[in-house]
Amino acid sequence: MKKQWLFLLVLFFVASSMVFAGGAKEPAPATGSDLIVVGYAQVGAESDWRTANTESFKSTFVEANGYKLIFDDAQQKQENQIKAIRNFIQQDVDYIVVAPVVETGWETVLQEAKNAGIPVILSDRQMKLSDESLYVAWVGGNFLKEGDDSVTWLNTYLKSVGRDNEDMNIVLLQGTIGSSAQVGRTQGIVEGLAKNPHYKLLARQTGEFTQAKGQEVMESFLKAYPDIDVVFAENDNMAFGAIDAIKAVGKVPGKDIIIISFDAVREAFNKMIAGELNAAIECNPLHGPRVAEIIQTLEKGGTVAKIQYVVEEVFDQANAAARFPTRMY
Ligand code: GYE
Repeated sequence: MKKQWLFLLVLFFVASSMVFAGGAKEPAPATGSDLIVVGYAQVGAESDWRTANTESFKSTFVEANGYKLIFDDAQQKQENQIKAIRNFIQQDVDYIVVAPVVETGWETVLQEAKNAGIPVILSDRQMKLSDESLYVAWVGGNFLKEGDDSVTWLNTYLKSVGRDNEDMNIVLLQGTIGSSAQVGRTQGIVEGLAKNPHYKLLARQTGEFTQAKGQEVMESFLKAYPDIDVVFAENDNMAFGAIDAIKAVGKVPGKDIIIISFDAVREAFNKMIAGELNAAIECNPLHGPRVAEIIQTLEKGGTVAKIQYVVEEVFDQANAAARFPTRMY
């Protein structure tokens, strides 16, 4: 009888400890404090690319994935981005992500983030910094390569249509001056064009990466230079504006004037399929998952590659229709 009692007592302790251990393995209920808080200082909403980039962050950094996202739209102004970063520091977020509108002028605010112990990740455009330790990693497109690729595309295209011995009058619609997307693309284009004596770059001017400004600048180019052969637009939206400006003077975009743009958003595919845009050099905006991967590695105490380029392709009227159905942005 005594033995039986002892057995029951042992059984009770074993069973209750199993329940306890089992209970401890259950995932803790999600409370606000368990979430990783990420502040994203976004450039603005100037283009289709930007909209896709914002959407990528908003759909990745959700509570179901363990995040709370604090999103700030700076309306293309650096001072607004600096304010947003200071707000993130005050709120003591876990990570700060910045898509810097321009390359320079970030040292002070990034030092403040560093002093507060908050890691900074750059997305999209780069910063020019004297101290590279002010950010952990950067994810984005290779803008210089994109610029190079655009001229290579033109060289190949002109050869394929037997126009490689013709002189070409060229204009360039630039992005936001001082943004690394503008700096890299302009450099790639200008250096590429300089290699061919048939290419004459008549003018370059910023269209601020917007459709409205792109149209306005193209209208003035068309007035000043009645014989334009090629337009480089440093993003799709400015090319869409240029297409409207070209149509308004009775010329046929894509035929009378060759148009090359950057980003390769879905509407650019529509325009290539319609014959109005000749080529789009891809710039991938889907950085949300890439930044989340960096954060997850850092959370586990791992190290990440400092410079992370996204993979990008070149599209034109020859492959646009076939590739359109699988495009994500
Ligand atoms: O090409 C443009 C956007 O920085 C890569 O910014 C980005 C550029 C993109 O406004 O459409």
